[in-house]
Amino acid sequence: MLKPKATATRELTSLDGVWRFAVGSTDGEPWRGPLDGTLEAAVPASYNDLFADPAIRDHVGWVWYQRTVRVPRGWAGERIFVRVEAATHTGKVYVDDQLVAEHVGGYTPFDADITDAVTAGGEFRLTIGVSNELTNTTIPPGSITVTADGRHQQKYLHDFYNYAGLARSVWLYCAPRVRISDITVVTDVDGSEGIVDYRVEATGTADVRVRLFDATGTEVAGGTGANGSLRVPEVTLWQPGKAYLYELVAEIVDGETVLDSYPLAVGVRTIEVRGTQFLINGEPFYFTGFGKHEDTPVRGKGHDNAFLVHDFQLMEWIGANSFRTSHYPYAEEVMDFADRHGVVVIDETAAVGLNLFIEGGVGRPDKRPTFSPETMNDQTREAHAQALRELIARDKNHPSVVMWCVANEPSSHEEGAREYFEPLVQLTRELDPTRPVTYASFMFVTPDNDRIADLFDVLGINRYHGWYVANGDLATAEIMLDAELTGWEKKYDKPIIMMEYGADTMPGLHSIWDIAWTEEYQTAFLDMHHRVFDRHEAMIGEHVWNFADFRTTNGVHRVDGNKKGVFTRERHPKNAAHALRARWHRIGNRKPTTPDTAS
Ligand code: GCB
Repeated sequence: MLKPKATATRELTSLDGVWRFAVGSTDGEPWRGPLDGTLEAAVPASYNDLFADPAIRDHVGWVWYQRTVRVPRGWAGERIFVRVEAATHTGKVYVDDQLVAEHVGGYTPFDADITDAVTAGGEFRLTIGVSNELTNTTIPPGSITVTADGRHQQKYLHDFYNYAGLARSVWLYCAPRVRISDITVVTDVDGSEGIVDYRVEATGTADVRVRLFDATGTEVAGGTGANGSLRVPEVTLWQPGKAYLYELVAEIVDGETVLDSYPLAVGVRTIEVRGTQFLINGEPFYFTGFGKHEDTPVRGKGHDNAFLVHDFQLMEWIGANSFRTSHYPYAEEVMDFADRHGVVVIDETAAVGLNLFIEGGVGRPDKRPTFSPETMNDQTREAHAQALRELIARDKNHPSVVMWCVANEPSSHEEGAREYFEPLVQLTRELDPTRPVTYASFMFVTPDNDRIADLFDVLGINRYHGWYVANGDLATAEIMLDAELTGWEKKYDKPIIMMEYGADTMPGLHSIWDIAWTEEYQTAFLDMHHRVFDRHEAMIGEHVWNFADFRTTNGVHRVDGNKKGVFTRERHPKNAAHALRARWHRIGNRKPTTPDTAS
């Protein structure tokens, strides 16, 4: 799926700004006409924290955004679209009173083709409905209950707050009738030459031409036809920490006339899992960094370019070479930024909470099986498959993306887990045969009871030794962690990445003892983990949970949100940030060959 861009043949205009806003009725009454009331909401932003009204923050169901849009008069004869980058979790787009698109899945974009509903130069009323409801057939899953006094309440199985709304940009754009509808590139290296295999899809039959330019704008390769393989002499590779991007310009031509043109950034690099190593460009790579969230004050999950730049600056400052898009696909601006700055990404679907065994990260066993016709069933799996299709369609061309993460903490030790996951892993491989596939396993899953680990290339594990177990007892935690890693290493000859390890920490709280919540404890907790990681051959990386503190849902036991951030929600460093900074700058992209004793 191509991101809307202004090119020689395409135009786009941003619809971001302040929109009229209204909360829908809980009985799902469809909206019609201009919105009542005086509320207005910022786009992009989650709506929940914009207002000072609990009825809006806790609302379950539809909300409505509305604005007037004028179609540029030069767009006559073009196809005209509205692109919604994220409507969390279900979106409906109306032109005046006509429904033109509907989409389920809150973190991937969709288009509404509105050509036949508007006129160039004319105005229309654009209304976007967004529902935040999660059920057992959505990804992520959830359930809605009705309280004794008749209120609808949304329950879900992850700890981060269920922010909703139009959290990313909305665009109006035009493209030619015969146009490029998709491009796929796969890169390889042959000696000093780079290989760029490309496939260009078009709406209708078309003559395709492609040209590849280096960063100075010099044409280095070219070809004709919808599929082909370009060879780049003396290629400059896209490297972690040293990004280099070529530009592939795909065109649909009619003789000398260019009918459509679309430029795509291309990084040439290879990825391979060999034994217990993860290789980027043939070199063993050790992941350092974080599980993150899209989460900032007031905006909720709303994309913000200032936080985008600042977060990446902080990651560079601390020496992180990578992050995971826990627990959903992030805004496309984030992926583009990672491409441009050589930051490695593990790209995750929104399949968080396929687990009735735990709820919201706190051990509270649910008696029902996770995988059953009444709980996570065939429809859930189909929604999950669709989430994978949309993630890979959107992000397949990003050189920064080196691995797909199919789910976070599924109940992979329960009956039905294998039947649920096997087809999804197969689908992921069909959709992208080039990238390794992983999942993040939860702490009560062991090498003996897990039913799915062998399906994956890399074992991603989330563990909280020293926090949810052996809290305040790092000596015991160290023994447990060591034994756990040994167990996974012995059973599977696969690379292991610690996808989550972290301790809640209240900035300003100090102690000379191992007291949970203090800044010293967070540092000692991380040090202990690093000591253990460095002893294990199969470890290929460490992603601390979390980059920054983040807002959590009501009903999980947290003090003002999840405080496992190495930075506060305002992005101030806790003490542990300095220790991490020292270690990560010391080790760079390579696994320490002897324990990194300075930590
Ligand atoms: C986990 C989850 C993550 C939670 C974290 C915690 O295992 O994957 O979403 O935030 O634990 O802090 O409990």
